[in-house]
Amino acid sequence: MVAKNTDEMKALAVKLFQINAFKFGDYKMKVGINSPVYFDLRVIVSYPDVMQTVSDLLVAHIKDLQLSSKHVCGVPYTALPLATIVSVQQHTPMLVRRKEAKAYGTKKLIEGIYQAGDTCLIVEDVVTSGSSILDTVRDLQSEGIVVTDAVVVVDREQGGAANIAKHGVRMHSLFTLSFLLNTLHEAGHIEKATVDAVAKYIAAVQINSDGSFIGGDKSVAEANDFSRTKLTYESRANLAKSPVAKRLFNLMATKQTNLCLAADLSEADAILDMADKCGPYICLLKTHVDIVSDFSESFIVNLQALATRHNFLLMEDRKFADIGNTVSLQYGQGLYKIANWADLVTAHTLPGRSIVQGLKAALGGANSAKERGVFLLAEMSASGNLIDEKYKENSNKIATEGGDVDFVAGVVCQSADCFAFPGLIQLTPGVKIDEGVDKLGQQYQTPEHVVKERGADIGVVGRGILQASNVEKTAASYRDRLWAAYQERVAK
Ligand code: 5IU
Repeated sequence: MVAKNTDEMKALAVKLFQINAFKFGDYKMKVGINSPVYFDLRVIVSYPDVMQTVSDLLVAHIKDLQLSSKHVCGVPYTALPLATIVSVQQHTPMLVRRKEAKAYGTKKLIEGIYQAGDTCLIVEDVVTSGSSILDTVRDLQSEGIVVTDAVVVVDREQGGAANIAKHGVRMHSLFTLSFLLNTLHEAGHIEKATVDAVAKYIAAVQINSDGSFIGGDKSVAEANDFSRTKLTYESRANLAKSPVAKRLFNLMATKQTNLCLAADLSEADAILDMADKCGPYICLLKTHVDIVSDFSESFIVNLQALATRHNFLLMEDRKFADIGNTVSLQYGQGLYKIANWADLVTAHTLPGRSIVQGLKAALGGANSAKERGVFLLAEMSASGNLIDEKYKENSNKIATEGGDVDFVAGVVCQSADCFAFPGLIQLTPGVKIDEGVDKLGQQYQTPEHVVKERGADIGVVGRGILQASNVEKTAASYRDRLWAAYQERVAK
């Protein structure tokens, strides 16, 4: 590591975390092993300032190490733009390795002007096993090019350096995973427990260049402590990108409740009465304001007062689904002015990313985007619903990738495989002590089942509480069962 640039390196480490160039969770890597930390440096092309800093540091690193070579070559694809900048800054000609030979013309694998015997420095973004670097080295060597060194942005410390050293290539990294973890911890972005858990995983999971285990403890990789369902709400609060998700995680942890009341009632007073009775036991109260026949501003004022008194958040389950411009109006205007009072809303992902952008566009002024969030629907509890695997996968992408992830607080879904990122909250409706189906296709699971088997972080209960003869007692009992199931789930 380049000691003299340590402050700059630390600032860059935090910046990379903030732009989602790496995140913590339970991810499947290219080599087929699960990992508690995931790097995606592809995003940096969207941040020219980060590109500049990374490439400046790479050039400084190359100078410090006195690595002189006739060419530079990036490992496709993520490192290609970085290699380009290094080439231009150092006036070192670049070579480009194709992943597939062209089907016509020269059929060359290496583009650029070179001769056998020329030297070439490799540039790579992230190294796990080193296999991608070795693929590029092999193609360069088969043209007679000599490769002795590789500069990389991040070394995951899982055996990559040793694997490529076996092929006569030295690896020089800007960052090690340990440095990134310690820096984020020092800067207050992750807990010590996160640092320790990732360190434990990395120590246990060392990988050969063919993706097989060198040794270590395979069970650590399989029982990834970073699976979101095994982390506590407190630690997930630290990983959340959305300020409202952070708030809700912390509220759940301190109030010790993961129960959401679905107050599907059509009279304002009845909702307020339920909110008061159930308030002590819930983290969230979910409304459908368009079913309230006597909706008024004072209803909202009273509901907000109860939310403050009992410490719960408000979610309007509006399930927005239109084009950006329309949802922006539906959210901010009309009779209900939802953006003025609902901490959270729900939205379908059917229209694509524009749904999130449209909602955000309604905010500003007194309704700061920092105090609002959306839960995206990735699955429904209605029997016969049309959502399929691809839809689920794409919904997850909208929730976790792109520039608006700070507005997405969670996902409404029915199963733990809907998303991996632990900074998001899984909200699961269709909860009742007696499992079964209602007359209109609603499918119910028990509190224990949704939390322990289906990955729910918050269980949504409507009629199970609303129709009980003793509402307080029933709400308390749902709270106790959902909370106990969560505690069992995270128990080591
Ligand atoms: N709701 C579901 N299922 C879903 C989604 C939302 O039940 O898949 I998305 C809402 C509908 C209702 C509440 O407001 O959750 C569940 O109420 P009951 O517990 O009364 O069924």
